[in-house]
Amino acid sequence: MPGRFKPDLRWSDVTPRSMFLNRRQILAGLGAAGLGAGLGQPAAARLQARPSRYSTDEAPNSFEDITSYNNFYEFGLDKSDPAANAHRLTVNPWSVRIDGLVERPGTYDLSDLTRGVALEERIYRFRCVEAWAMVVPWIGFELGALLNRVGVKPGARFVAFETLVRPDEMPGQRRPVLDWPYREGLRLDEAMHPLTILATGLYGEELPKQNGAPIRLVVPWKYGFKSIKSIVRISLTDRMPKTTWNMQNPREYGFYANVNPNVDHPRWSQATERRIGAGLFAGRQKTQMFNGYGEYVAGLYAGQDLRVDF
Ligand SMILES: Nc1nc2c(c(=O)[nH]1)N[C@H]1C(S)=C(S)[C@@H](COP(=O)(O)O)O[C@H]1N2
Ligand SMILES: [Mo]
Repeated sequence: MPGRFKPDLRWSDVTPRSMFLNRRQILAGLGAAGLGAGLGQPAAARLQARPSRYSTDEAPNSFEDITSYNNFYEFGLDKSDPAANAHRLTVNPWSVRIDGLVERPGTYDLSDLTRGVALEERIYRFRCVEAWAMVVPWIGFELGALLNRVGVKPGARFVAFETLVRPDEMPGQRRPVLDWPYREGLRLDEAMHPLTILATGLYGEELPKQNGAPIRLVVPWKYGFKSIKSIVRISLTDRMPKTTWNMQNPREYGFYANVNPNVDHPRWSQATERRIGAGLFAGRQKTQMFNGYGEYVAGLYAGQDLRVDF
């Protein structure tokens, strides 16, 4: 990996969560030009120097919601299991193997992968196939930038991802609940799309372990199961890769898994969703096509029948 760039941001630079709203207000008044200059808080300003036009202005869920209601079967099946068990996971050192149809394959230390990469905040809607939803202020960078750095070879058409297998630290892996490792995949154009990020943090902090530390995928227009956590392998391939939930139940979970109010899950409707944290009497909200990101991604699926390619 090219090593001549200086990192924009180190974990030690990241501003405490308590300052999050504060910083956003400061920067909202700053404009794009004078970022960070003379603020007396250069590190904080650097993080906020990169807000994104892709961020929603909907209010993010609380840190508490985002870190206590999780799906991460490596740590158990209940929503509270990841928060209870993921503290056992060691995330340092961490390396990611990048292989297959790439110019510069290798096993890269995470710090090499993020060196010189500008981290951005992306406030995205997040929609689980189980019909609950949140808004999450991720910190991360575009997957496409990483793929460009390692060099995608001409024949590549898909990207496959794998999660760590470490049953000593991941109690859920001691049982064959899923066919470990958890696997996911994207078509190359989906992987290169600027909305697709690798997240290394949220709420301006290092990514909590229950959310997929130290690095996880976020694909905001697809059901949450595509957003694979704690990634240790990224492979460029010429074939559609096997993916965990599709292997588990191909009738219920397709490869594409685009959020779609018109294609129901065989066992429940996808027309509406429940916003976590909205309160008991808030009622359900309408599911948006492509989770509201259609203006950016609908073109990727021109000519495809999304009932067939679900
Ligand atoms: N390795 C791994 N990645 C995973 C999962 C999992 O069980 N294991 N669950 C998926 C599902 S179903 C969802 S909804 C999201 C949940 O992400 P969150 O807990 O950060 O909200 O993670 C996805 N990534
Ligand atoms: Mo999910």
